[in-house]
Amino acid sequence: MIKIVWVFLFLCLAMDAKDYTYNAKTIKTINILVKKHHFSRAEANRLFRHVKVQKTALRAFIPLKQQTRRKETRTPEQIAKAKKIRNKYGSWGRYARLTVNHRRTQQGIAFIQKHRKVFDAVQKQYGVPKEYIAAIIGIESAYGQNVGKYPVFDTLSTLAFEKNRRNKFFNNQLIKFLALSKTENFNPKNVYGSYAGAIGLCQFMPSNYLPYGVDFNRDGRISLQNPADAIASVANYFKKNGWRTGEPVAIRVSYAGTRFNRLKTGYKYSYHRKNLKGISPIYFWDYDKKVRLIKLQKKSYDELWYGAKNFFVITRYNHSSYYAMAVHQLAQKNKGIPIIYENICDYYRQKRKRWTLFRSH
Ligand SMILES: [Ca+2]
Repeated sequence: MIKIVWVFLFLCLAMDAKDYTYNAKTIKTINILVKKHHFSRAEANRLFRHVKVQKTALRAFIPLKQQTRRKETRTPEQIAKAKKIRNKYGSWGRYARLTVNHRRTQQGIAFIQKHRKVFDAVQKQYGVPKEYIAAIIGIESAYGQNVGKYPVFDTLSTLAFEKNRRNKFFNNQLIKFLALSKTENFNPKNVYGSYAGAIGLCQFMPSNYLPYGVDFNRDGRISLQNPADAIASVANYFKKNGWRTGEPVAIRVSYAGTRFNRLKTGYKYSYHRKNLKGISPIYFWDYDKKVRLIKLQKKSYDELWYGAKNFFVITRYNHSSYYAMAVHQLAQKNKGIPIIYENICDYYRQKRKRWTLFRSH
């Protein structure tokens, strides 16, 4: 009986696994691994003979149109609740609820406290405030509590060889990942990460490992599962992408009206402040370089912010204005400083039906 169970289990696993050694793209990849990254052909073939195809991960990179319709599994109550939240908060409100919430703030303060010595040393060496590093780690992996459950080798192989819109990118990541397994001496089949193959507390893609990874605890290897290495690696990433020590990141600004459509917003467009008539910071801001206009859509009005160069640096980690703003706001909260404007805004929102606060003056 036990034998039958084992055979059954083996068959289940086998059905799940795919042999890629006959795949033309895989053969090319194997050739690169053999020529450039010290793999023997037998060893590389062994790896690709049993790849567990990661269908959920693949789904994220196939255009919606090509996906087979997903079955609705939510109850009518759950659907109604999701709709209510969608209508109640606006796109920024929904995003912020997931990224800059009370729980994440409390955990962030505790995380900084727990690793204070490392944070102090890293901040001194790289010039990046500890709260911003912690905010990145908070958003990326809930301070290390969620570094991902996808097997990285299988995930990157699936995304490299099963048709999707980013095959080339993932094939490159796969090669980098396997090259790393040689230089850093780990078994590629034992590493777990995100559905896109990102690794560790800071969720680096394999291609970021060598250029930005730091062995801060000096144990001879860069381990992004290790808090000290991960903290220093985030700081190093920021520094190498142009972080300016001591400069601000962003400030809330006022403008006339409730929706802002006058100029292009987002991290890609920068303006001289003298050309932004009628838009001004809500308190003194010591920064005279070019700024980005960052629009946060809420249900009944748009919040507008100036983003400085350091704001742009955060978008190098993840190319999204909302992401960088969430990092900024979480960092502010991680400092333990109450956000004054939030209190003022809430006060006026209660006083007035229509949002007219901070009109230009
Ligand atoms: Ca290390």
